[in-house]
Amino acid sequence: MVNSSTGSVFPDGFLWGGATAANQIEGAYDEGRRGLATSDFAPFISREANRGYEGDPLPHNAMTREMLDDALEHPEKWNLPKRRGIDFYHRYREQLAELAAMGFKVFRMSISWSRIFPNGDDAEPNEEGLAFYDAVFDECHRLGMEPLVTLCHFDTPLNLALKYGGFKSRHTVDAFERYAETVFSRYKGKVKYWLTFNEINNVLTNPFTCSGVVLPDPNDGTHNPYKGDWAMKYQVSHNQFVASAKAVIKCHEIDPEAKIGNMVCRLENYAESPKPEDQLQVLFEDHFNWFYSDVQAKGEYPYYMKRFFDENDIHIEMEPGDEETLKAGTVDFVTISYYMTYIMRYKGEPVPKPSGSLVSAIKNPYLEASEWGWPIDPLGFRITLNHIYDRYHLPIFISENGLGAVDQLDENGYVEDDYRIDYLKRHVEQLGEAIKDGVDVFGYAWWGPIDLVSSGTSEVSKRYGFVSVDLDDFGSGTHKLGRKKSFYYYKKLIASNGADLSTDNIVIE
Ligand code: BGP
Repeated sequence: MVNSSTGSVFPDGFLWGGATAANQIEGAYDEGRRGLATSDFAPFISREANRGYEGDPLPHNAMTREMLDDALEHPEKWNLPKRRGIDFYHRYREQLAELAAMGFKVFRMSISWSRIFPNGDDAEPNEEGLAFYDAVFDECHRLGMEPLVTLCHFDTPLNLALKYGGFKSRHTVDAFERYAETVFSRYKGKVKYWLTFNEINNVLTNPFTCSGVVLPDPNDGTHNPYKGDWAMKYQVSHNQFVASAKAVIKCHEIDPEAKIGNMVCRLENYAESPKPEDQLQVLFEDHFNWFYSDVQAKGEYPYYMKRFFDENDIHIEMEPGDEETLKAGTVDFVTISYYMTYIMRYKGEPVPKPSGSLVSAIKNPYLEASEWGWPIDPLGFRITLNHIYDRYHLPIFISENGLGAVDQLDENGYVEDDYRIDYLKRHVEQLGEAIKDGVDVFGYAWWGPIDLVSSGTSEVSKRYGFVSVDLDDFGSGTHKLGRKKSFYYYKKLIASNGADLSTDNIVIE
């Protein structure tokens, strides 16, 4: 309920802040003895043409084996922005200082696995990589921000993908466990909050670019994000569940003070009509939505997957001890990215495969959409939070929520981004409502509080930040930082612990 002295519904100590990922900010892909990662091959996809290399049409977020091989041999032919990021590797001090200037309490970031183990499975960790994150965590603490760290955010070491097919192989599970153990021991006491895999459920739709890192192969359909060998994708998911659970167990052993959570891309579905069949479709789609967090939070495969696996001839290969590992490695808290909601229409199949489309095929006439077609649904945020809490009764952290837009920046990197302020205000309002409903939420991280490279399209011009970075999609620019109008709004919001959401008293300093 409302705190009488602060007027806020948000609990004291609520973790306001923002979220990033190593592959989208660090750059310096070949410095500090870092090994190549899958993300180093994600091509720039312009929104105008949705075309990549030399005019070839490129489906959103897809990558073919031929493209990967070509980019390995001729990287100069490609625009690969994730190799550059926003140069956080060299400029983290000034960039973190800007976030701290908004009053951030939490900074979500990820560790680049190939900075610690260049090949993913080397005999010894890379001290230069370890030292870099020591410096970043120290700086966060100096600035009063708690680091919340994802172990693997879409950037698995390339060597593991090429040699082992990523998480198709248990070798990658073992390598992940060792990596996790290494960083838990090194950063014990410095990092209180960990996450295992970013958006673990996206392996179904983007098996290469997401952390499953199954190589795109035209023969099994994995080059196409909407088709594919489902049996293989679910086996990869199983291996990732085991890897995640092993990391949870290690984390608890090594640092009993630390907490570790999961992270799923939360897709709330609405039925297109009151027709019971459409409602049934919502139930089916929700199964694929819940499956990942159910295993990670409850420690076992949910009942509803059995029929799907049976009818689709999917047999998960489990090793002895896997079920016990899943049970022992349940997460301490659950986290989501929340961007949009979906509309479901009955497809005429009793147990359909997940549609997996990132943007719903059916438009919701009641919602506006972003410039990238992502429906904006603040009320859906409250609904989804209630659903999650009802299911798990675990504390929730918002790992991502935000608006990518084309900003017309002036020479100081300033823009009157009222659209971003409006998005933030309406989502925080509904977050407050969910907390009043009784949902236990302990933090909110805006995605991309500083402009960064987009995950899906590798654009920098899809800007999410409150802080702008003078950079374009081709790596030109001074890296100069600017403060957008939303910078001052979020600062005011944080200072009031979410009590002051008004947009008419924003002080531009
Ligand atoms: C999530 C990812 C992030 C992030 C965000 C926005 O799926 O976890 O890494 O980038 O989406 O997506 P995009 O960058 O494609 O706009």
